[in-house]
Amino acid sequence: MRARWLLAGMCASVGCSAFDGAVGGDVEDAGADAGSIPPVDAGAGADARSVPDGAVIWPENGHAYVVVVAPSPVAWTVAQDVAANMGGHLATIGSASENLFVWSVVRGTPGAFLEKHGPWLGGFQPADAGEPGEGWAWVTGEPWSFTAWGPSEPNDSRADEDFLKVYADTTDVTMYWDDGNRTTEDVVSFVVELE
Ligand SMILES: [Ca+2]
Ligand SMILES: [Ca+2]
Repeated sequence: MRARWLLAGMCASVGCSAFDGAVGGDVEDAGADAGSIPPVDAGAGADARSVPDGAVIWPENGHAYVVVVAPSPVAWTVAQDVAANMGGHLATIGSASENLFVWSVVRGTPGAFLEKHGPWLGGFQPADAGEPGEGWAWVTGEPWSFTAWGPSEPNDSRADEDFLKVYADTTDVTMYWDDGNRTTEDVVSFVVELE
């Protein structure tokens, strides 16, 4: 609960309607209780950036990652706007090791899941791309190379499943991905990466 100021800051920058009136909600601490994987000391990588309380530094790239938990479903586009206003972007996953690291943060974050539906990530699919697997890209423009799609994903099973989210059980050994609809009611969190 240490990151309460974070949501207040979002309200100032993107408007509290972004979270359907959830003014003053608490943002859960991403570093807490990450199962058997010991959390990295967020202070270890502290530098001139404005790193949010609760963020965890991945030593391999020095980036900070924080899972923001909203009190109600949040659209992918809103999540990306909030991430940008925090000075970052929705998390982009370039390797299996980054996927595992982010998983350690995500699955240790209380409230990040509705059943197996986890947070938004920074992948998307242009509207004119071939379904279900063509054209996927990262918000940063970095190469779309590593993937961790869950079984039978991506499947575009509902209309416009063009946005990347986590769909996994917190006991899974890795973080499985799913293509989700931008406004799905299943997603209440997102992972912000600050470079
Ligand atoms: Ca799709
Ligand atoms: Ca899907």
